[in-house]
Amino acid sequence: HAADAFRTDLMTITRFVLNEQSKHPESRGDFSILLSHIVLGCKFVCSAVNKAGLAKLIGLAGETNVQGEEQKKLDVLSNEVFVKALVSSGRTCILVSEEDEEAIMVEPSKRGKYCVVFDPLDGSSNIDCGVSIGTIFGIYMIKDGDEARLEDVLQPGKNMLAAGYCMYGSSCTLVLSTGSGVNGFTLDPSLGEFILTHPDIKIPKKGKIYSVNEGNAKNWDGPTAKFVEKCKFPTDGSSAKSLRYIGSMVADVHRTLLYGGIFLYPADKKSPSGKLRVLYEVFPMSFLMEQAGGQSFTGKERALDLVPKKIHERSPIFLGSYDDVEEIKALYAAEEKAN
Ligand code: P6P
Repeated sequence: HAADAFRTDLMTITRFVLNEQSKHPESRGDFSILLSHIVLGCKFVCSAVNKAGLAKLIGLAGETNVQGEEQKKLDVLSNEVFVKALVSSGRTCILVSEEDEEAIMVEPSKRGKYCVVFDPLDGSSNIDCGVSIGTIFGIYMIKDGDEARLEDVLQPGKNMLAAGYCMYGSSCTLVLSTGSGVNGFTLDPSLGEFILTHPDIKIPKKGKIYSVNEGNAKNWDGPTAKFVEKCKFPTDGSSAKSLRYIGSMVADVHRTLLYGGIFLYPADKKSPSGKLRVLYEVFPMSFLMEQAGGQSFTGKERALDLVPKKIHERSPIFLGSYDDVEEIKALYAAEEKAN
């Protein structure tokens, strides 16, 4: 009834992060300050995405990004917003963005001890048709307190302190893990605050959904082809899985996290390392999946064990419900043994 509409124990993301911080008495609040700047960036992009259709922000900016893709205006805007917010936080020293070919070394006067890797607006090919898109980010601590080096952002994903994404869809949802579970927050535009709406998210141990671009089927390797075949024609009497594929990683992963199932972007003959980027797509989503009780596999190893050599490196990825990923791991292991 009406009283519920005005709950008074509002847990905002700011309060939540400060509560987390109080568990680390040694921390001086730097992490909370960094996160508050990431949250600010998400609020701005949410507002810009919602106005995009009206403000004619849609359409090509005419430039192309390092991926050779047409940069849409929202891409450029989102990237600038996050870079400025992160630099002005005074808590970062290296930034890696999907939109910038080189890593950004923050000027010494504004340097802090964190490195942030991010895709400011992933799924941007979906902007014009209103499909959910999102920001994905991961946070490392610099390895040697004094000198910021490129090696600080070429650490395995298991060294991340935090990871998250913000999905700009029917509502603006920020999902975050700082290493002790996963929590989801929904933006209340009337307050301008992210409110805790999905406390302690746990992914179902097994799901009924598989999520892959079936259009690439002719290029798949054996284990992936066998796994998808089993999803469609189960041999153990179980019912076939449903296929759900949005083509926007944040939306496909968010559904997988909440409903269970498996998301796959395999390697194939066309792209032998798959399509998704290690630092700011594979690692953050793998971090969240493990924190929520799921797992994430590259076809060869645990995704978070990967050690990237280049900042825009790609990797195949199979992530989601623990039991579903176990199945595809077994198929790759069987192929390994047969070879
Ligand atoms: P495909 C969007 O461009 C993206 O980077 C991810 O968000 C998404 O999961 C993937 O590419 C979709 O790729 O080849 O299926 O269109």
